[in-house]
Amino acid sequence: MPSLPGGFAWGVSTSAFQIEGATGEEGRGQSIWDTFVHSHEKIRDGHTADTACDHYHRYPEDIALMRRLGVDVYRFSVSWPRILPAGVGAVNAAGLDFYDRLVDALLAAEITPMATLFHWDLPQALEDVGGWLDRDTAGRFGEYAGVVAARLGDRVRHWITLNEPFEHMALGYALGRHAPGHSLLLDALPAAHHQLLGHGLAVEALRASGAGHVMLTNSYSPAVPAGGSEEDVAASRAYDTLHRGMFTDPVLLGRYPDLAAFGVDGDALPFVEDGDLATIAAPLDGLGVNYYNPTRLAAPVPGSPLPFETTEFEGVDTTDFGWPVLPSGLTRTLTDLTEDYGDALPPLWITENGCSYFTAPDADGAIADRARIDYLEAHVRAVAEAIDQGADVRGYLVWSLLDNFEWAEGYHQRFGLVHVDPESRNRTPKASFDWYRELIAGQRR
Ligand code: IFM
Repeated sequence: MPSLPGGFAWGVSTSAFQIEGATGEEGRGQSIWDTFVHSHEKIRDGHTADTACDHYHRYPEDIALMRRLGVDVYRFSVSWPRILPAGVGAVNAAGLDFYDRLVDALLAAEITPMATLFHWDLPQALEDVGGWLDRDTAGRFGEYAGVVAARLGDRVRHWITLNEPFEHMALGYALGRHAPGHSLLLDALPAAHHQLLGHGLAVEALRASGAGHVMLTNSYSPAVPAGGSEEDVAASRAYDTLHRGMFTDPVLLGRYPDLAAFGVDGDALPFVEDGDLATIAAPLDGLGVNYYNPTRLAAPVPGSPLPFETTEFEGVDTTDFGWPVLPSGLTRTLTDLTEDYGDALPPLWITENGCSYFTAPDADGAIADRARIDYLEAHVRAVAEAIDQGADVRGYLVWSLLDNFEWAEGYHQRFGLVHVDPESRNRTPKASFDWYRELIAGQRR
């Protein structure tokens, strides 16, 4: 394994709704995911996150696991409805107390906390008045950021405003596969802009509280044309514009990309008001990169509302989620960002990378998840390769510490370095946990 630069940070990543449980405890409000899980038949086998990994009660055990792993950084998310049960107004003191305890316990274990403010669990009360389709939600998000920063900002230095705004817009507002379950196709675009505006307002609130290191995390999935035809290449460009440009250009360059392929004038979006782009483009200290796989694109089928069609890679290994294993896509993601955004690009952090494999415990209870080790090893090498090619990458965080609630897939997809028994919630480190521990220790020698 190549050595990464001195000071490179190693970590693990989780999110509140996927691990905390305790959804009805200590004053937490309802989130759109609670509603979605309980009122739609869209979660595989009707799984819920009511208890999830019970991290809300078992966080000391999880921090002990991280300490054993030797990570520098733990990325978690704060549950907005746990802090502001109605999304706005009265603060739930018990919610803030929970994150206060978590942060103190992390610091005592010499682990740097990295707090994400929004990982998809919008308070239901805000969805009831329009959610991210409503411009006011951006302002509410800024206020919530201020509340959290006022309590934790003396100890939390690393902040992430949003997690994967593309996925939240696409799966939640365009395709209806995630909460809040809208199927608006391109009419979902205001949900992109209002999240980004919320990001900018949150940056302002964090800076006002003296926050030192602020990022936004996007998912990146380099676009690969299915063939050499002009149509496939155009489809691939259109996907890149929607997935990468729409969520990176405004943040780093202060403008939306050319959206002509979608029949939309990117310079005259009706929901963009004067001053919004300046707010969105507030300087950042880093850009979070979540990478799992590239996307293969072909020309759209006739009548498609989108200018591309996603297609399967041929002859490529896949994870148990069916996602292609192509580590070179991570190198390309990092080097393309470096080349395409030049001086506007802040340092990069891999805030998520990982894979879903179901490896059952053997007769002795050991979990020999060799496929996960191979995946992670190849992706760490891909990061090293990108650094060699000039990318400024400061950290790598595995998704995820624990097997957890994988949204519409419930507990069927398992991304954890640690197995969590779905009944007892007992934790068992997998072989990949030991591999990662040794990797981190080796990099420090
Ligand atoms: O579990 C998710 C996470 O919430 C966001 N990024 C992708 C992960 C795997 O699907």
